[in-house]
Formats: sequence, C-alpha cells, structure tokens
Amino acid sequence: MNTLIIIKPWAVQRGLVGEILARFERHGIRIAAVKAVLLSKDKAEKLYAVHEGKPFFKDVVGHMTSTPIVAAVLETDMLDDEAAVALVRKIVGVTDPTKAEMGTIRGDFGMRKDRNIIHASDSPESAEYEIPLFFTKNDIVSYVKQVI
Ligand code: FUP
Repeated sequence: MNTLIIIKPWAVQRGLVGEILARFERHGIRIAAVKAVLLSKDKAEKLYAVHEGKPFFKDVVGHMTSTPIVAAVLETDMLDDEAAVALVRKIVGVTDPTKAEMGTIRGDFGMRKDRNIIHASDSPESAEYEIPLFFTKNDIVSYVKQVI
C-alpha cells in the first residue's frame, strides 16, 4: 500500500525533512519515492480541490507554492490499506497543531492550523489521486518481494 505525505514549506525551511522522514522509517514504513519540488499553482489547486471555495483555499494554495516542499510516497505491506493510511495519519497528528498530541509530527513541530507542517493522504482513494500529482509509476520503487 502506498500513501503520500508532503513536508510543507515551513518544515522544509526549518530543516525538519530528515527528522520527519525518520519518524515514518522507525515504524517500519518505507520511503518508496521522495523529491523536493516548488509546487505549481495548478498542482496545489488540484491537491486541495476538495477545499475549493472555502475561506482558506487561496491562502493554503499560496502557502504551498511559496517555497519548496518535499513530497514522499510511503509504502507498507504489513497492514491493509485503511490501516496503513490510519497509521500514517496517527504519526502525523490531527489538523490543528494546538490540538495534536505531543509525540505526533504536528503536535511536536506545528503551531498554526493553516501552516501545519505536513500533509498526509486521508484515505487510500485520496492517495491514489494525490500520488500521480507528484510521481510517475517509474519514480516509485517497491520493497515488497513480488512472486511472479
Ligand atoms: P488534513 O487532512 O489534516 O491535512 O486537513 P484538511 O484536509 O482539513 O486541511 C487541509 C489543509 O487546509 C490544512 F493542512 C491547512 C488548511 N486548513 C486551514 O487553513 N484551515 C482550516 O480550517 C482547515 C484546513
């Protein structure tokens, strides 16, 4: 199962990329693809398409396109799809860093809901939509042994 995380501009600016990726690795979740990108407005709008029309939409698109982000595909074969997404979201913490538990990424490094350090796909379907915004199939490796 693959899911997408994005280390957002404030976390990249503060040099937290390694620390954040390490948290997933320590759980046995593997990095199947990773890259730094300056996101285009079009891609940012697609990423947050479900929020179009909401008061924070323009701001979040502006923020996500302001300075480089680091996108990563995470892989785990130890859990079913729903559970894999749930574990990644648990490591990330809830949307608002003031409410996120200490020990989660947002709880430890975030401050503002609208600048909450990291994005993670919220379902297997979202992951399927979001991953191709950043990666082609050839960009993504698999650590799962395939028997042919
Ligand atoms: P999450 O799935 O936890 O990233 O949360 P959402 O999909 O609800 O929000 C996506 C992004 O929109 C957040 F990371 C930041 C922004 N946002 C706000 O700025 N204000 C809000 O009230 C909700 C979301």
